Amino acid sequence: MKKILIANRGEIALRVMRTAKEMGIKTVAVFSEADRKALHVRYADEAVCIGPPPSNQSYLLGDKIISVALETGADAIHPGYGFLSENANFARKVKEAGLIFIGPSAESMEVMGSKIGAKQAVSKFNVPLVPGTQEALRDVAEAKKIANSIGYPVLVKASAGGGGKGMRVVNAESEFEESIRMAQSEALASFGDDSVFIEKFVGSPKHIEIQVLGDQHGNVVYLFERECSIQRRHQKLIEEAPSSCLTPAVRKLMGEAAVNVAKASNYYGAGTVEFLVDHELNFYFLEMNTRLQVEHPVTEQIVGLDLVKEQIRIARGETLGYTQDELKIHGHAIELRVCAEDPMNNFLPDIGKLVSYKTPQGYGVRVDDSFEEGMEIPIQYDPMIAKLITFGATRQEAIDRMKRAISDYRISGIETTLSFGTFAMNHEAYVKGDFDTKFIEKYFSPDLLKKTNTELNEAAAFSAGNIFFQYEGKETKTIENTSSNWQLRRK
Ligand code: MV4
Repeated sequence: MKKILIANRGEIALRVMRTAKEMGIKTVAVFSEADRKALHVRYADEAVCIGPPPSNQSYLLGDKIISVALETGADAIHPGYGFLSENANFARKVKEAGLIFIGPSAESMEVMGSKIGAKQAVSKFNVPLVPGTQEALRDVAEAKKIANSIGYPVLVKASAGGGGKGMRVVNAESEFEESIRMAQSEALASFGDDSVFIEKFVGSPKHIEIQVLGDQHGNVVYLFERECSIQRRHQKLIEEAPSSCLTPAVRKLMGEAAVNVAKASNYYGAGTVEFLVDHELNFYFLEMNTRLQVEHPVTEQIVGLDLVKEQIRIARGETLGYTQDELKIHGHAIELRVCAEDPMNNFLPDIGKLVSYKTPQGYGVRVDDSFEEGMEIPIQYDPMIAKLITFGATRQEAIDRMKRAISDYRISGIETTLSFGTFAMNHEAYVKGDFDTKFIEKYFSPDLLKKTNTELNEAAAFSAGNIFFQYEGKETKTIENTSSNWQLRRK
């Protein structure tokens, strides 16, 4: 493999290119007209414009991207996450064009792309499933019997759904038929597939996922878990590895279950097996994501592997080269998604220009981003500006470092989720590790951020005052800011 095309944009395109460069592999960027000045375009060895800003006229044009790969002499395509990354047809076409798809086989993607298909595939492989049906509902009366035997509330899910789309809670038998019909018509409208199934509703679950790696020779290992419970509208905001709630025994059971999920679809490449975990640490397989995930860096930090490098090695046909026993957890890592969203205003997207933009530095801090000061956040795409990752010997050290890194981050011009990060890192439930997917709903309100913002404003005012006095050359005096950690001296 001498040259790869990265069929993506933003931080993940850069992330993939950095590893390619380290491996002596040339890179080809593709970009939309909105991304002419983007960093991934400048970083690549070559870059080709593939169309107008809307994704369906650029980053989702699989055939066009394949022809660019052929024209530029690339040997392989890395899809990143989102866009074409879980599109089995794209993976198949890449292969048919004589190129390597850096990811799993189209067949694995197809099995896992259907929730019902995935449940059926893993059911013979000793993987715990939420009690429910493993076939698309045909007969409502039959389904009602099953729901009654499971006990209410039950959840109706669309087989083709994802990210919480096409889910519906049914609280009582009287609502059952109506809910099924609505779920089916919603699923048909959203996914063109009206298959739905039912599961026992697990209240207030934790979302814990296991990173797996498989090679093309049948070896599969797990790289432990990521705790991803802190999310809003099915959008993760904070992830960490390892989870603070698992015991070594449960960790091993979940890891082995995840390996079995991978084996059920002859999986190779990097993949993530999602589980729901209840407060007694019972865990249930939910679905498998057949791509590199946004939050993969926390796993990299605790296991010491570059996951993109592993993906590329696997795609070249190499063996993993390590066994499960050789993999160990070292320390603790936390990731905060720094998004152009306003936590004070329902996390609504906040667009605009990065008037000032300075990233935190120093030991144990990693920033995966793709912006520079003065750039606009394009409205057409994901509002994520950066991933701020901190790591430490212990969870508390990673938390303290995250607080420091957030306070060192300078972003002005747009509202971001940094303030939410400070809120979470200081919250007793977070610090204790006593939280689940209801963390934000249960504990967060914009009022609780106001104090933080006041502190930031005071800090900015003190800073401005300091600069002013320096220029004036006035006498020295220590100004103590009591409500924030800023202490300024003027000479
Ligand atoms: C569930 C559930 C409770 N019981 N399944 C949401 C997204 C999709 N991947 C699965 N989801 C859920 N499935 C049963 N049987 C609760 C959720 C859920 C959730 C899961 C993970 C992370 C956040 C969540 C937020 C709300 C609901």
